[in-house]
Amino acid sequence: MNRRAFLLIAGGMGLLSPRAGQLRETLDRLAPRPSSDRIARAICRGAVASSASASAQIAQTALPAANIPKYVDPLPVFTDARISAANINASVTEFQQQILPATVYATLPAPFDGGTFVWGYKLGDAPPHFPGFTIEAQRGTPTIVTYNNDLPLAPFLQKYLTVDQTLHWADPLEQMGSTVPYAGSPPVVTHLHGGEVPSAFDGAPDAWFTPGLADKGKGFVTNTYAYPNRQEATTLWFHDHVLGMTRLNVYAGLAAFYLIRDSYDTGVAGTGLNLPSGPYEIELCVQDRQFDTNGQWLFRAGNPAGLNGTPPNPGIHPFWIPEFFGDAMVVNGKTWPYLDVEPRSLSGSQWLQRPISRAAAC
Ligand SMILES: [Cu+2]
Repeated sequence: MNRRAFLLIAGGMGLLSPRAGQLRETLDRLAPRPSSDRIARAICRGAVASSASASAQIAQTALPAANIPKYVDPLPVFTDARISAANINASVTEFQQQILPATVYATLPAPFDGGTFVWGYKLGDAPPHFPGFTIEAQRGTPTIVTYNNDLPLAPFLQKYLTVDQTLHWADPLEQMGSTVPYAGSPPVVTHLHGGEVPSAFDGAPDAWFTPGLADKGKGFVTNTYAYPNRQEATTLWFHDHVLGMTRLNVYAGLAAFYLIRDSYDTGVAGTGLNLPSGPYEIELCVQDRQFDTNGQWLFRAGNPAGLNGTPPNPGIHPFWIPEFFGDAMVVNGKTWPYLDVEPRSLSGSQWLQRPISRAAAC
């Protein structure tokens, strides 16, 4: 779905209308404010509800999403913080982010009390964030992005999101076919989804590279991509694209919006088509996820139970499942955030639904 189509549908459905604000207020009133006690009890109940270990390498207990307090945190927005420089340094890093309400982390031991470990893009001077801050480009003016793999050589998340080496995958250590989880340095490569770009800058699955460019895939040409921005105004997004582990790297958090403006869709009030702009134009990146009782990503990697079942061929692909359904909705890096809107009949929105298995609307 492109942006204009969404605006039309949003207008027709009354989405983002004053009713949305009232609905949020009503929900807010109905949902008691969480206390750390209440959350601690909820987490405890979660531990009883499911004792499955999702990771093959780390003991994990599912945190039922019903136990996560809703509408506690405001929606993170990128308005007035988009990055529009001609040259952008994009660092892929591992860090902790408070995706769940802060009171959840406050009950946890170190290092989990610092937040959920994620991988994300640190763009220019903006802080690292999942999803990354939005890049805003102008049609006809190239944007040069240099991607650096600044992940640790042994990332924390590697044991949570197990790489299945029995798949056709990047395979920096030439272990393909092994049923042993990958323990080498992490490969990344970034693809601008829907972007009309030369193949050298397309972030092909075999154009991956490890930290410090120590290892490179056969398709690697450069880690500096010149996006020409010749297409008409649109909403794009960029994400990790490594062969055989895109699902894991995107689940880890490697995704962000990329807007192209033109003389019609300018992003500036009172110009072009005068589309909603400023605080009335908000990116929404919707993703379904699952958490463990330590507030960390939970993704099936070999054991049955929970929302997602046993790998269909556990003796052949021990850590791979064909689809995934999370029970918690994460928008712009927060679970069930709220958004206060003004009493306007229409507010612009970029819309990215990026689940792994749920029906996508874009
Ligand atoms: Cu894509």
